[in-house]
Amino acid sequence: TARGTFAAVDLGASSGRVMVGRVGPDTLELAEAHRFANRPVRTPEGLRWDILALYAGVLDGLRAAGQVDSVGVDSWAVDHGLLDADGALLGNPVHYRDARTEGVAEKVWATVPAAELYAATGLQYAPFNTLYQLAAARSTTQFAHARRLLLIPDLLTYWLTGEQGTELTNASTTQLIDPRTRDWSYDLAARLDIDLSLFPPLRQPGDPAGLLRSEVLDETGLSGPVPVTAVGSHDTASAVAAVPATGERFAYICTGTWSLAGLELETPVLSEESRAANFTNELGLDGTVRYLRNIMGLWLLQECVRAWGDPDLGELLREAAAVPALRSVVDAGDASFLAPGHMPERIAEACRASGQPVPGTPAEITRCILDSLALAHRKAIEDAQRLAGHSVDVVHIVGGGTRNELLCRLTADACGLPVVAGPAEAAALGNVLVQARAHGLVGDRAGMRDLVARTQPLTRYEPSGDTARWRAAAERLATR
Ligand code: ADP
Ligand code: LRH
Repeated sequence: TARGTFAAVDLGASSGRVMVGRVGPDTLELAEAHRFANRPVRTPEGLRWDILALYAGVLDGLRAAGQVDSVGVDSWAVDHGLLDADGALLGNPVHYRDARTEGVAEKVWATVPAAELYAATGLQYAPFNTLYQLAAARSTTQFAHARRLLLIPDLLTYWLTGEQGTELTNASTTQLIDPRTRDWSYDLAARLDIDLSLFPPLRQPGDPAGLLRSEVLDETGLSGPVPVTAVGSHDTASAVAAVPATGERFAYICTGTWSLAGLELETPVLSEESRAANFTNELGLDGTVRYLRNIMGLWLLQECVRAWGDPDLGELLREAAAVPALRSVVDAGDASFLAPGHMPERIAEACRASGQPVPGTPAEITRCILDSLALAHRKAIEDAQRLAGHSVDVVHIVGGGTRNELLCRLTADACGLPVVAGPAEAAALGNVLVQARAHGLVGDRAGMRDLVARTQPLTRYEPSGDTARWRAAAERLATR
């Protein structure tokens, strides 16, 4: 029977990895070839991604992966590199948590009001949407020299193959794509004086994206030709593709640095109510819409753990499980938590300012974060069902947060729905599956999900039945 081996390059905001997936009719095995830290760097100009370290990690990973049938690249969204007329990278890509977009949205809205932007693109407001980053960059010397813009996975693909393209799922996070036509929003770009020729032509997940360059083959020890296949290059698109749902009535939460909580839909929801609730319509595989809300996610915990000098996470979570539930909660959707630094103090301050008990110990702060995330998960899934008119009877959690049992259990309790947790490496699996599909090894989206459900270890959490308590906490948070 036909089998294939695929390398998935999956770059998250906290770590990058190269995973090797083996796919057959009843097989889906994933092994980690290489994992490396993704450490942003604060330069005098601001917060930057260390793109060369990431590319070096990708090459190390491909060498460790060994011979494969194809390679796919996905990463976090919105960020990009600018290339000059010779195709050389102009500077280090700016981190989406950099402060350069502060106050920029208001200026953009003076030209195109926020409501019109939403009606045209369906994208939630986030200060870091590529559109606002471009508005912030426009007056710089670097931008004056830019002839090309490549989103992070497209930039790495270019370095691997020498070929340029703009993969659609990730392009949908720029706020320059119309989710109905799944093409550029030409009118919007014209009104905002954004030159769409900066972007190379769109690619769809599954499209060929070139062959590894001979220098890359030399450096990695692979024998050519090795094709690179476009995948859902937005990590969240890849993760949603690997949600092991068996029916249609499911919600998902992709948990990692962020929690992305919502639904898979056939058509976008562009209502004013949806905009007010800050739901986004990003694109997924096969023209699907990822209707979801960004929640601050485990970033809140990552930043605290960093401030506390990296204590053992398992022990911290065990202690947090013993702290009484729902003593104090913060709004985990609040963009004020976006910037790095002083997170324990910022969380304590948010509790103090809202007249709640102030968590003091790391265990108490961790408990506050996890209760707050569970509440935000509940609210997002409730709101999404109402706004989209699509009800669910199960919540799938995928991503690194599935390793946090307390978070999964609290989410089941808060939502009052069963939670199915796993796989933890959903983005890498979705990346592998799209390559396997392009190579004719798996069927449609349902077939891909079915294969994940049949082969990957999953954990089910039943809700405790204590929903009244969570409802009350949600109401308290909403009326503060
Ligand atoms: P990203 O792709 O955004 O970098 P991941 O999906 O890799 O994020 O998830 C990283 C998060 O997963 C960490 O911040 C951490 O909170 C959580 N995590 C990872 N391993 C464990 C573990 N063993 N126990 C509990 N949580 C874990
Ligand atoms: C998660 C993610 C998310 C985006 C954010 C910038 O890694 O791609 O979907 O909103 O990073």
